[in-house]
Amino acid sequence: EKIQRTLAMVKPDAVDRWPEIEKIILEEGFTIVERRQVRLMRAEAEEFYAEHRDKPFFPDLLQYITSGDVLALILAGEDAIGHWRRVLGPTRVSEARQEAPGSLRARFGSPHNDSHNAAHGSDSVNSAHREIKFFFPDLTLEPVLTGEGAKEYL
Ligand code: DAT
Ligand code: MG
Repeated sequence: EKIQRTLAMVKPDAVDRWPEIEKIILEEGFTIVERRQVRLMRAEAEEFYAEHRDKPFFPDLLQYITSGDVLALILAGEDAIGHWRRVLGPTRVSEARQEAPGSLRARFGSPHNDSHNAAHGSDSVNSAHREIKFFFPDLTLEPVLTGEGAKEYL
């Protein structure tokens, strides 16, 4: 009913687990619309995570996310934004392991660092729009139909 697109990002530690992660994405019923492997420059990472710029963990987050290539993905499907967040599980790896052991963050996140949590997902329609534009600035996407028959330019 409510078809959306979301931006998923496989973080540096988990990029070599891509075959397993891709399998989960497809089994969950997502369509992989686009995929791009990229190493973020520091300034790009600052822009992507701008909402966290005043958090104490921001320097570590920038260090981590620029430490190697990431895989940026556009995923499409029913309720894709919420669905992908549920597949990810809780932000902190230790919490994911406790509360959602089958989740992607539980399975592929680092046992040594709670914030090395394997993957990212947009948290709203607005952030999905912004994050898709961030990684795929040249892409023109057709509007998706929402449940009400309205068009969302995601
Ligand atoms: P999410 O990625 O689940 O949307 P977020 O937007 O709050 O979580 O934070 C973005 C990333 O920053 C998160 O994936 C890992 C890192 N992070 C969040 N909270 C943290 C904390 N308290 N300590 C260290 N890193 C943290
Ligand atoms: Mg977030």
